[in-house]
Amino acid sequence: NLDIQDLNLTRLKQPSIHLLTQVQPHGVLLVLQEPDLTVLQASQNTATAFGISAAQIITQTLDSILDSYQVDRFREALAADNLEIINPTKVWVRHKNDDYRVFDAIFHRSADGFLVLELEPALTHESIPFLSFYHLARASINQLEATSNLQDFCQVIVQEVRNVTGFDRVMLYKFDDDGHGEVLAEDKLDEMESYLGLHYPESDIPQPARKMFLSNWIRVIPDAKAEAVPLYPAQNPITQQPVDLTLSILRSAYPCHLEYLHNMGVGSSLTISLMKDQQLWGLIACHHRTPKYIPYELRKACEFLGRVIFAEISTREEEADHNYRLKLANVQSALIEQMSEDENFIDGLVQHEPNLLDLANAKGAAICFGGRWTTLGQTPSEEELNYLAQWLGKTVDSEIFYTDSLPLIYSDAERFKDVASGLLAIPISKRSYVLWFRPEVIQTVNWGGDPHHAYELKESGNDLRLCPRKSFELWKETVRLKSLPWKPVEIKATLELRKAIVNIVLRQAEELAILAQ
Ligand code: BLA
Repeated sequence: NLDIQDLNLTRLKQPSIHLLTQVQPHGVLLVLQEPDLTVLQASQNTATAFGISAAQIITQTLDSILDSYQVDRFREALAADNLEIINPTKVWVRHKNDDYRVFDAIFHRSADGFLVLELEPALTHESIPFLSFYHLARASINQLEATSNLQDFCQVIVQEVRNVTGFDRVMLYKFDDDGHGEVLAEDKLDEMESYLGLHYPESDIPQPARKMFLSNWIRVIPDAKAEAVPLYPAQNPITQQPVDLTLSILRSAYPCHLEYLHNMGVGSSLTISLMKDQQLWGLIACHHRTPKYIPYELRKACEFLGRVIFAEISTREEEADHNYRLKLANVQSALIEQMSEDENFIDGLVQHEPNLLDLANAKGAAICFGGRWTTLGQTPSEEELNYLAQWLGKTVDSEIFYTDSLPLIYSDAERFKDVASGLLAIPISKRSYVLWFRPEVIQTVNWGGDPHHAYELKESGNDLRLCPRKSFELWKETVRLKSLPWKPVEIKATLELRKAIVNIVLRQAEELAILAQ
């Protein structure tokens, strides 16, 4: 299985996704030169949309297709750098045989400095006016406030997004620390199979795609089967390079992803990014089995849900963390007090309530000090502990070491996996340690398709092509030799305990030295 992150997509004779020079055919994309708004490049569907070919439009100004009065208004707003007030503008474009078509005109400036105008068919009868937007926000906020836990909260979000958009399936997808993701909440048509709780490998959404979500919060593919239209000319005539379409809404999707959607039975999709601390926390993924157009206003409403209301998820996550952190802080101060009151600091850690185990939610703990072991709860035997301490001495030279899969890096640990598949260790001095243990927890991870065959590399002609898996059927993986992971708050609490122990040990050593004088 090759590593998709290392794989330079250009090596596969496919350009980077943000530099694709094709657009989705439902709208028209024009690259313009400011200030006169001369068309530099146009998508080759202008003939169908306006009855003028792309070759005829380039080198003319926008006035050749749109009402000059509107174009002047655009010029003013652009000169004042005020895109917000013109996005979106309804424009009436005269078609060849004297009928008019209504489009939503949406402008942005590309990362490489060009003005891009995208014209999307305005679905006047379906577009959501401010009122629905308001209802959406009010209903969601009321319901969201009523939920007490994160799970219910996510559930309300997916239901609300589905209510206003009418997608067949809406999922809330969260990325894990290792990059793969899990469906946390889902709302869907009854007859569709459920993806709730399924995990998906990291390669399904490669890093370049994730990177684009950082600047472009929303992604629509209204018709996954529609044939992309090239820009004319493909390269920007000024830079002789493809224009950066990261912020474009019409940019055609990467072929591999379209195949992915097709294999999943998805006809159209809308994806909203969920950000936390400037990082992609997760996505709201909407699927429809048939093509579906989502007008600008509705996209903005969804983006609003993603941005503003998601902030609440972060707060709730932090609250849960905060309560646990407070609890650990209490345990920590109790331990420190006990250590300084008892004659021997070790007694302070193991003889009372709370004890060492409570500081890291561990099932076992062991302290090695002055060549002797003191244990608490379920631990490996003393002989096994000695070998483990030797191994730690050789491998660890930091203030803390932790793993939730000790047997994978220290094979002898397989023998005592039932007590110590997870290890958290703080070295106090060269041969002194405090260790916490957690038992193996056998977990079943449900994957949407076999993650070991998430994709394959196929030859087509002289080129290599990436192909997504065909089957997304439930694939159960049994994860062994792993404990529950150590939480950042637990790691922090044990590090602080380390500081306290080092101080107390130093002080007691000094007192002994004075006594000996
Ligand atoms: C994009 N892949 C995506 C996106 C999602 C997924 C949500 C972003 C949506 C979008 O850009 O439209 C994956 N969709 C999922 C998952 C679920 C879902 C996991 O509904 C779970 C239920 N994909 C592959 C392989 C490649 C690949 C092998 O499987 C190889 C390069 C690429 N995925 C890929 C690319 C994009 C993508 C390039 C960005 C598409 C684009 O914006 O052009």
